[in-house]
Amino acid sequence: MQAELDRIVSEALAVFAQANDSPRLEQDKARFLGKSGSLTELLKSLGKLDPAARKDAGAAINAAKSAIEGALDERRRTLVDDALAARLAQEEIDVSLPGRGRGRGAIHPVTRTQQRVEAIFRSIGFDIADGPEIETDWYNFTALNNPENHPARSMQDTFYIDGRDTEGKRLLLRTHTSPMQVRYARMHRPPIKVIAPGRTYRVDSDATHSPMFNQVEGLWIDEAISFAHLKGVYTDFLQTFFETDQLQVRFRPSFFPFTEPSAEVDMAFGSGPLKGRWLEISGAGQVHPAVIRNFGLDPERYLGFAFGSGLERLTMLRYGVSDLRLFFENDLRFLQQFQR
Ligand code: 2U9
Repeated sequence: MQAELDRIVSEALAVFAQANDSPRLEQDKARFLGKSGSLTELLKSLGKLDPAARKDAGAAINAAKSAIEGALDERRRTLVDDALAARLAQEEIDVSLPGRGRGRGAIHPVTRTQQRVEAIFRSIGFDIADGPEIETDWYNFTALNNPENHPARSMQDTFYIDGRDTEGKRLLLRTHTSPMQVRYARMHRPPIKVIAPGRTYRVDSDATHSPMFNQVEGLWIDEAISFAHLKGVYTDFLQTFFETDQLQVRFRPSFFPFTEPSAEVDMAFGSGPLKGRWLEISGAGQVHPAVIRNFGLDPERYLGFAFGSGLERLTMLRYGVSDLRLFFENDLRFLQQFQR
């Protein structure tokens, strides 16, 4: 019996040592300790022995069983340790490698323009106003003297929002920053001197139009603010923005519902690649009396001017960019050129 047990134990030790993964090892275990394993068979045969011999044989079998179980546990631990070591070696991180770095962020060129425009107007006493991009019909169109049937109000030109505000009013994405000017004017007493920069939306998309673009509008209302002030302020703004006195400005008659008289503003550089070419840069005019009344003010007493410019347009002219869409593609090769 003891010789048989020794043989089984040494066979088990040899088999376990050969098992190279856990499933294999558990299968091998069954050959010795399983329901019909060799050791289990010996245990079953104990019943045929007389009591004295049975006691000795039982003790010997149990000793063999402990030896096999001990070897099994040790092999299990070894396999787990080996598997972990292999995984660690494979997933090794070389902490001595240099980092990938985090590119330094920078201000978007259009945002840079907005900041410049804000600084220039702040320096001559203008306040900066910021407000909702989702607006009501009244603030975006009606308050600005847009007739009910004006084409700008159509779904072909304006993005309307499904759903209404708490008073049941139809909502839209503002098509200019003018509604913010109206909100500001209704909250302040003259002199009203403010610019409203920000995102605006129109149904339009090509090399010079984007469905989302940035505008800056200015408004100066007081008792005696004339077209002459508009010409002075806007010309001075352009010269400061483009950092040159060699700049011509002209006002061409035009029409907007919210200004009367109205003008398109053109400018021409005195040097550089665009020298002498007239470029449209803005719209402007004396604020219409009906709009002044919508501020809650008496148009017989108060008057003033307003202008509106595209921030992308100002940026394109300042840096010589020819396609508006480049500003919205977030291609770092383009954007990095503006880092300073
Ligand atoms: C109020 C009253 C009047 C702002 C004005 C324009 C003319 C104009 C365009 C220029 C390029 C918009 O970005 S653009 O497409 N703007 O032509 N804007 S007068 O007039 C106002 C604004 C607010 C209360």
